[in-house]
Amino acid sequence: MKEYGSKNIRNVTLVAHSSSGKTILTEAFLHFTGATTRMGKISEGNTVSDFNEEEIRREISLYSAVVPIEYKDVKINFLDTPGYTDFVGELISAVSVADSAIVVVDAVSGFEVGTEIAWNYCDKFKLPRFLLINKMDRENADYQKALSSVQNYSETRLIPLQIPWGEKTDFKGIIDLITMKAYAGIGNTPEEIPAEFKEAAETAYTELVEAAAEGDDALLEKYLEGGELSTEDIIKGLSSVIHDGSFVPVFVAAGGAEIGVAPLLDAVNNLLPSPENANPVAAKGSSGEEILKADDSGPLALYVWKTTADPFVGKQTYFKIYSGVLNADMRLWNQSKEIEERLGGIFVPSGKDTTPITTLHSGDIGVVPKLSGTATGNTLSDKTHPLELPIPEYPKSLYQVSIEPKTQADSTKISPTLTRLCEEDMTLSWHQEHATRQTILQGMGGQHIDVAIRRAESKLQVGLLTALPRVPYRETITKNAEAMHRHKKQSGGSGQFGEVSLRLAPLKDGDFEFKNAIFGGSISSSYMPAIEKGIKNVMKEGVIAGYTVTGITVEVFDGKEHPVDSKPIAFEMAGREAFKKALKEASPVLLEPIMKVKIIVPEENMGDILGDMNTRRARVQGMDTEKGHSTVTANVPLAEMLRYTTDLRSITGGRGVFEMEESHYEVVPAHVTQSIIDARDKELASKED
Ligand SMILES: Nc1nc2c(ncn2[C@@H]2O[C@H](COP(=O)(O)OP(=O)(O)OP(=O)(O)O)[C@@H](O)[C@H]2O)c(=O)[nH]1
Ligand SMILES: [Mg+2]
Repeated sequence: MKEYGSKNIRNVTLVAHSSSGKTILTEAFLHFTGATTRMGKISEGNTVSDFNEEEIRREISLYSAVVPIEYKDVKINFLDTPGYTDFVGELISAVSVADSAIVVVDAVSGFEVGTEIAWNYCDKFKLPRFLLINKMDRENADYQKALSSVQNYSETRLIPLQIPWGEKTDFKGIIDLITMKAYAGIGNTPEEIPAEFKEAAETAYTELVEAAAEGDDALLEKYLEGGELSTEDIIKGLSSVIHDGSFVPVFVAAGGAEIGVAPLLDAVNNLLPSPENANPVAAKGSSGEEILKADDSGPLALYVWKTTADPFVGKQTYFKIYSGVLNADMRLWNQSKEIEERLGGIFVPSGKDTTPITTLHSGDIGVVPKLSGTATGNTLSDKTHPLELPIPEYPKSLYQVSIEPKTQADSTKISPTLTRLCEEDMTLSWHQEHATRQTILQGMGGQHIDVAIRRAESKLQVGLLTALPRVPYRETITKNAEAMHRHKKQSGGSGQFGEVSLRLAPLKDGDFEFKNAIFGGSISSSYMPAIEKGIKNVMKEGVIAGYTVTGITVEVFDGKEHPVDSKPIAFEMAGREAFKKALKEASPVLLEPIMKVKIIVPEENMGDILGDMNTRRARVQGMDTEKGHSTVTANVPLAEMLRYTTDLRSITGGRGVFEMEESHYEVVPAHVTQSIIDARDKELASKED
């Protein structure tokens, strides 16, 4: 592949609801520009961007893929993203490094949840964008309806730059309003606009010219004085209104039928910003903030936005050059990790293939193999000029599963495997939950976790089983109690003797307090640590359902010792048993974690959300509606929230989001306690089998 300077690069991410045709559109670009000899098909699993075996099996994109298209001396790095909500992390990574976006909408379905999510991320990253009404050849395709569905959602003005030449099976091509020509099929030959479209085209043209004029004062003046705007004038004006986000131009195509492909690529070249014209970014330098823009003469700064680790291919680090120029034999400084990395060549990725190249210019996207210490989110720069670029914010993953090994052999590989899986994915994480002694993996939803587990199995040869995580209940007492235990054992030689009397009281703020309240020396203080140890062992597994005991003050107030047979172990036993007895007397109860939950849904779902919250033992704390979105805050037991990710999606058709964090512990109501005890008994019984 040739070298491209910043001016001749475009970084364009394709974003949309799942199944709107992004991956196939990429195939059409590849085929049209001669990079491939035929179009891949989703059903045949042979597209350039969906090369991963799980993508092929599921017939959807799961990862963001880079597919460069060389067209008229410009290299367009298309970033094909997954539309399925669980993989929103991949969307965010792509949107964060792109300089512009094409939001693709299915001409039958119109605006969907995935469109909304993608649109909002484009807003968040201030990406200039195109709207593409795609799959215009489908039965029931309806351009006007699809367009209005988007305009209903967004306040940004949409201006058609094309109108469809027919619809459904009659979709022949597009009518381009900038050149006022018709383009049949793939669209590389202009022809006269058919008579029946002339009027519509002229009306749309006027609207377009007015929008373009708004982008440039000189143009506006010329236009208002009645002067004709040239094609160059229109492009200049439009670029400006597109870049500043005041207008979103609308295109039409049928990627699968290879209709409208060339005019769309021309528009990308002419109207979307090169990295030079993209929004500058602020990096952290050694002496404060530095504003970086794509410029070969600037300080070197590469942001790592994606890492893959395949046991056969090895580690691949994908980066975007925000500033400076990169050569294949450089040494780079990783400021985030404070290590030096030596490049073993630089490459241009296209799906799973990589092509070596000697130089990559500012703004370009590339990949390097075998950078052992560098991870996603790191910045690579020059050691003499260290820089750190900001990491985009990823949503907190709230879908948890507990992980068990499939076989004994898998058990030792769990932590390294989970660590590797999470390294590649900013929305996947794992930890050991001490309270329940479980290994927890958390992601964006069931599909996300499922893909990770399958990856562990097929790529890393580690079998993992998943289950609903246990709730970290706790046990505590509600009243004072006393108990005594004498531990006495006489077997042959030396015996064991220890007697402990203790008293329990609920402790409000804290887990555990131990007091020596012996007066008169009935037990020597040297035995106190042994008694405390005995008690603490019981606290790890309480008397109701085996959960950690908290909130107790223990006072040892009496006891007996024997001059020969008393020893620490005897007092440990006595302390343990006395404590157990006292616990049972102190009206123990179960405590459960209560989560502070914030749910944001479209206004029309508010009633359903509140109704559903009623079934979850929730206490609603507040409600608020603003701009069509309602926010509900509530305190809800964790036990009722374990699968809320999935439930909220089905209540709101995927439009709702929520966040939650632990707030405090509360006593479990009596009617719920019994089912927790039963579950625990069942679990213990199954372990004995
Ligand atoms: N009729 C018609 N079908 C199309 C067109 N483009 C894609 N399709 C079909 O629509 C389905 C989805 O296409 P994809 O390209 O995988 O959609 P996507 O947007 O990449 O979907 P995700 O990867 O899940 O986000 C496939 O079965 C395609 O064959 C088109 O222009 N016309
Ligand atoms: Mg796809």
